[in-house]
Amino acid sequence: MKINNLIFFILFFLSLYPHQIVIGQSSRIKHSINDNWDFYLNKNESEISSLASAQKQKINLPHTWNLEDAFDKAQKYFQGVGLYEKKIVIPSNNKSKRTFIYFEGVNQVCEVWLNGNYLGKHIGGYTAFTFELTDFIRFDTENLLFIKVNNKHNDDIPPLDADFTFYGGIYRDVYLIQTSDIHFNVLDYASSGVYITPKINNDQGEIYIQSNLVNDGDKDSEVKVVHNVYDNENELLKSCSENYLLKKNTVKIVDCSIRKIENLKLWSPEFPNLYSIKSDIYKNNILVDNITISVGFRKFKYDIKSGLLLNGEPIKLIGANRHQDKQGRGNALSELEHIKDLEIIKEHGFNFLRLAHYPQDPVVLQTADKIGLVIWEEIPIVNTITMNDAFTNSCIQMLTEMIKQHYNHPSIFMWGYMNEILLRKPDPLPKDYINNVYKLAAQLEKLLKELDPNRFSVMAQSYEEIDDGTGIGDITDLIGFNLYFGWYYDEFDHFSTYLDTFHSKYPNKPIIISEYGAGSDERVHTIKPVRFDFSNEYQQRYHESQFRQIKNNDYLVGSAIWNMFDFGSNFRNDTKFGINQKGIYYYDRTPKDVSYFYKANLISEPFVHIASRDYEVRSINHDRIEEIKIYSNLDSVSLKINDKYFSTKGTKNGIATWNVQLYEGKNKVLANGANEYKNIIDQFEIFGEYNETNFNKCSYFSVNVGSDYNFVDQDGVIWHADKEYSPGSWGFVKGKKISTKHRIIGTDDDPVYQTALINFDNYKFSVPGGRYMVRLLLSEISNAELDENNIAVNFGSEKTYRIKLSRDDKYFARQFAFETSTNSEADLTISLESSVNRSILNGIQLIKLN
Ligand code: GCB
Repeated sequence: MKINNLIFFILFFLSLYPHQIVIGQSSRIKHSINDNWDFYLNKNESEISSLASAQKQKINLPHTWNLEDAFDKAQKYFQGVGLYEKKIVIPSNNKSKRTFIYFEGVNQVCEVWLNGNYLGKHIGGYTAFTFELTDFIRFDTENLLFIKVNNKHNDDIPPLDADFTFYGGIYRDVYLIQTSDIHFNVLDYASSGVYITPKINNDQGEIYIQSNLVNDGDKDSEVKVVHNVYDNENELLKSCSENYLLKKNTVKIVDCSIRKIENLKLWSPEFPNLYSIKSDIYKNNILVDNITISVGFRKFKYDIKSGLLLNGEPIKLIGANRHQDKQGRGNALSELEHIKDLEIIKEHGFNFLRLAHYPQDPVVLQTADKIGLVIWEEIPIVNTITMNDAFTNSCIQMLTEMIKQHYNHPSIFMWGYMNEILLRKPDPLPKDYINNVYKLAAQLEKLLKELDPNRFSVMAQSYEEIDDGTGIGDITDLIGFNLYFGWYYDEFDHFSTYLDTFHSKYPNKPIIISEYGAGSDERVHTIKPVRFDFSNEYQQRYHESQFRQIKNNDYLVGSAIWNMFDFGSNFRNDTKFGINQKGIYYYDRTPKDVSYFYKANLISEPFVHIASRDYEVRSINHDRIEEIKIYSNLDSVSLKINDKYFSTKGTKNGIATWNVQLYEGKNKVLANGANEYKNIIDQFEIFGEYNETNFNKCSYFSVNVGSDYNFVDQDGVIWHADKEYSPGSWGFVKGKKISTKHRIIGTDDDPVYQTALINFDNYKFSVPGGRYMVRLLLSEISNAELDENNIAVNFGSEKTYRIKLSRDDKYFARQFAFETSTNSEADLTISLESSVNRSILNGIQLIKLN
């Protein structure tokens, strides 16, 4: 066929069939089929064929159906069946090809049909899988792909229970792969079919390659397999090639090795040097299949004296954990979003990433190889197990898939298989439960080492499990410690003493801090940070203290912050519903201040950052001193506020602080630091609002009753931390502060309602005489079991209104606004009289009406 005719032919076919795949002579084709699917959420379990097309939604992949309901306080997110349909057209010039469908990840059970023919079922939401379509394709016409996905809790599939949302859907990319009859196996646990083990021997590279060859044809064939090694400049360095007889309809596993690769450029986080292996299969000298895989040469081991050695040099792994989801996307991120996340991690000077608690998108591993991050990857056996064969088999399958699919990535140093497995034991504890967990761990350990003897095995244990006498922590090469000193328990400083005690008892056991972290909320700020207040200031202190102890420790293999990014966790009730807020970045990937603390300690590019950046409108007091903190990697920094200069200070662990008095109104904060080449400036404007009423300047004043933290709502209104009444000012008279972290229905301002004052005498404001609107915020947030609470609201001696709180009002946000007037001699006094002796108040707002 002449070229013009060929082009015409192709264009003609393309115009007939918009989704069709055109294959040239190239041996393997892989392309995504993400666009234009029909989706239906099958809440009534009906068959999709009986659905009116109006009930289907057009969607593109990646997709999850829990984007909204996972964050909707009023309901649990839907865990059930979602149905997907897509029409594909495959032209008849592909008749000689084998066609496969490759899913990068579907949560969590996926069944696939083509033209009504059942292709199979895959369980597990975090690994890839492939089915072959070939036998059921109708060429040159529409083929119907029908996919049923189910994310319902299933006792046989991990994770059973975990602190993250199990979003349902086809949430990673889907590809068609087309090969010749003879090809590298794509059905070997959805791996590449080629397993490459690079080694270093006396400074020279050696590469061991195992290929999984398939002859799907009906004739025996002579083939030649060639592996070519290229450096990163695409220079061919070495090859190996071998001829084989492939019997029809068989799979053959063959080995090949390449030695003496000179002038090796080793892989490390600092210098992530990669080589490419191009693997080809030839039949009768015609290329019939080819794939390219990146590899890296590195050797690592643990040495009791020097800790972790990478390529002979000691290295401490410092980094973070990552969950794969993001605001506005759920778990369905684009490739670019995954890549950007990894780049953010790397920008902090981190060299380590734990993919908690499951295998992540292929592009995550590719990026880690490329930019240089050491990876801990694990399967999602979290919190509990089911003691049956089906569960064990799921675990075995997941571990096998993870290792086979990601075997070639140089970034992976350790495989994990359990997280805090004995923290939340079933109650009552079944007989033999602990033995069964032990047996499962031992079985997975053995399998892991058979599949990959060259990497570490690891598991993460909580404080409560470590050294608990079960022996489970002894099974893996490394032990991960999830430690939350000063957050869930105990004090910041006990972190080191705890580690030292363990280390002196078990000096041979390599320890890695697999988690440490504290939560924060951009709306919550305080000068009196306390545990669990979710203030940015507490999170900063937490990390400053824990990281100092990590840095000063010389036997730890490394550490990973929990977590790099806030992530979805539907059962959570902190200050933002459905989100685990321990990220050093918010869920939308905005940095939290504390992320600059890590940069100040780990990167060399000079910078200066004024902290508590989220806190633009600040509650200030005439005698109250505000701390201004600067994170910087420069030796010293100076500070200026409006026209006032403060003395230059040296930084310690990347921190310099000043105690200053802020001005009412604008405060132009300017921080300045320099090295010998550069002068660096950071500036930020703080608006100081006195925590006293001043109705000449501002007609409203809001109090976060019962709270020690200030809350800034989405309109920029500051709800001042509470205080006791003093004449001429405002505050409560007697009473008890209570707080909760339960979700509050009917508001987004949970932190205002999550604290309250109970059984107080009264609340007073020394304000000028006049008319006021008084808004009271109420929510029953304690464990008190009250059927009904009738509360009379009194302004001075004036009895105004009765509020009825019933059982249904528990954790529900209620607001009541009253108009009242006062004269200049008397304080505006509010008291609540309760029918059951329980007055409660969560917030007050005064608005001056005249
Ligand atoms: C842990 C768990 C992790 C949780 C974290 C937390 O120890 O391993 O899954 O998300 O604590 O935030 O409580």
